[in-house]
Amino acid sequence: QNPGGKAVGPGGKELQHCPGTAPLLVGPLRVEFSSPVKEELIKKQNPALQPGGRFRPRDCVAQQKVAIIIPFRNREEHLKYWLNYLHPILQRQQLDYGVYVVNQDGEGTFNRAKLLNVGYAEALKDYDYDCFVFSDVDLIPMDDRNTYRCFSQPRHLSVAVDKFGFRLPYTRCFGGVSSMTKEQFLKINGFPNNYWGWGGEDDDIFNRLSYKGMSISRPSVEIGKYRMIRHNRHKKNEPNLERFTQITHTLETMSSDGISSLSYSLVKKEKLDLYTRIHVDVGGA
Ligand code: UDH
Ligand code: NGS
Repeated sequence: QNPGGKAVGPGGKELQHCPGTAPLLVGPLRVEFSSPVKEELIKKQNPALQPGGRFRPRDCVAQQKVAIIIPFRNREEHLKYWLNYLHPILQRQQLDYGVYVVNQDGEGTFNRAKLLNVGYAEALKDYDYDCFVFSDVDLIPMDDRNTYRCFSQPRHLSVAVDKFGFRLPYTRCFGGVSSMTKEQFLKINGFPNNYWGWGGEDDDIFNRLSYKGMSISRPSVEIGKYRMIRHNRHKKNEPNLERFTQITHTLETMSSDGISSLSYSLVKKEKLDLYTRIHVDVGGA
């Protein structure tokens, strides 16, 4: 792309927008976690990736600029499976995308939603992203028609996870993998920063969306199938005992607690071959 001018392709030809439905999609995918994958192999199999885990289609202008944000600590094996499966899918979906792994430094209690806020803020420092996909590291889509992009309403993508028998566990469920435009995200003041430990933060986000009059878009249960990498509860992510009380107060707290009040210290930002890794100190409760 030449700044100020039209986007041009390799032969100097003016590029058209990519089609609404990518022609490279194959549909249902085999997903399994029996043999660990080597990073070198993932790199070899994804030669079009740019430093920091960035990609844009060569032959057309992507419809959206998507930052994929993964909250993270100490799940290297899961991350390798995620990168191995997702990079080829995202490229077939013809997205202009970047992958951001937001690592909570230190041994404090995990804070998923705050890490997602940090990912949003840090990704925007790199590029003019207009869409944000928030994904747990242990969820792999089983169909590439489940596009990692944004819709006219906030989207919940992981609707049929194997661990719940391939169905939605409850109607107001918004956990796992979701997407929002920048506009949708700002309308709810981003995510809560004060859910320390496991649970409830996704329900708070759902509340925010519904208080702002938005509805949830979802793929069908056929296209929205996922496999979750089985694991035990991780240390320092014990159930948050305050979560039930907290989610009854979303309406009062959402305007003061969110992206507008986000504070953290950035420890390091590394552009690795397969993703951008953000090390952050999010403080403690
Ligand atoms: N995460 C980490 N490291 C942690 C905790 C969480 O990276 O130590 C991230 C990761 O992206 C993960 C997400 O936060 O996918 C959600 O956390 P989780 O996977 O612990 O939550 P989940 O609901 O599991 O998947 C809770 C423990 C279930 C124990 C069941 C035992 N059979
Ligand atoms: C709800 C939690 C959510 C969680 C969902 C699925 O009960 O945060 O279960 O959990 N809400 C509260 O606890 C208030 S799962 O079975 O995936 O571990 O996402």
